[in-house]
Amino acid sequence: MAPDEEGIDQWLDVNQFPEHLKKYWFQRFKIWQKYNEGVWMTEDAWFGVTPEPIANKIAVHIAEAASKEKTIIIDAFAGVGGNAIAFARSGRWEQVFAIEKDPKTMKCAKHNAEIYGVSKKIVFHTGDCFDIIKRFIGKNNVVIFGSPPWGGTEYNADNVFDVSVMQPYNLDTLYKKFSKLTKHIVLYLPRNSDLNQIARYAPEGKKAEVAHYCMLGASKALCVYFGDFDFEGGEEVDASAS
Ligand code: MGP
Repeated sequence: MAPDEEGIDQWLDVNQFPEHLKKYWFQRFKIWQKYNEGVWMTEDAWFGVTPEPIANKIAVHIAEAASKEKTIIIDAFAGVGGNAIAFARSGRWEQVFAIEKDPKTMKCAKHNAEIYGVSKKIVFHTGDCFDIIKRFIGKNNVVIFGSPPWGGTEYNADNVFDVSVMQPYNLDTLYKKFSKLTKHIVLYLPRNSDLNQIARYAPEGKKAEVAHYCMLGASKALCVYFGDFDFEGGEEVDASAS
């Protein structure tokens, strides 16, 4: 089904891609294996979505490392659905919530979840994630996953990315707002994020785990795991190899 709204795209030809997004044409099947089944995208989603093999790998890691009592996962910045779809497909969660502020982006997420056969396994909320997560306060079975905007594509202009100036929400804001609901928080951040800054948010006497997620041998991003995630040591992961 073709999108019927401006700002939602289903490009099937390289010539349809704006010049600044052309590199993503060549990555489209890495980003969505089912791209040709009619995936919908917004322009920003091309650089913001988590590529499918990485989303799947993150879903496996969270599923395995979270304690069994955790039965709800909230994708706080669901975008066009990459991570929420992977969480739903994992079958690990009693409930998967996908929160997205932008209605067009949310429309894409719902449509893409249908393509992947999991639209009924995800509860979608359009709105501000910091407001919506307040509904879950009091529940102790929640994990929050956040793949926030990084302030555009210039995050790798410097060798080390300063997470205190990340826009529109810096690490401090994300951590403080999410930790009012749960201390089990996974954040998907630039691969060059300042690990010293991140380490300051590890709970007293504990470490935060960080995993790099790679495709074709190169890190695309990292996830930081705050809270009780049980990993057998750190690892560097090549999602494309699995
Ligand atoms: P990229 O900027 O396309 O870099 O992002 P890449 O492919 O390594 O290209 P190179 O030319 O720098 O080598 C790589 C991945 O980072 C994307 O696939 C997204 O998963 C993630 N990503 C990039 N941005 C700008 C964002 C963002 O703003 N938010 C989130 N959550 N993820 C992003």
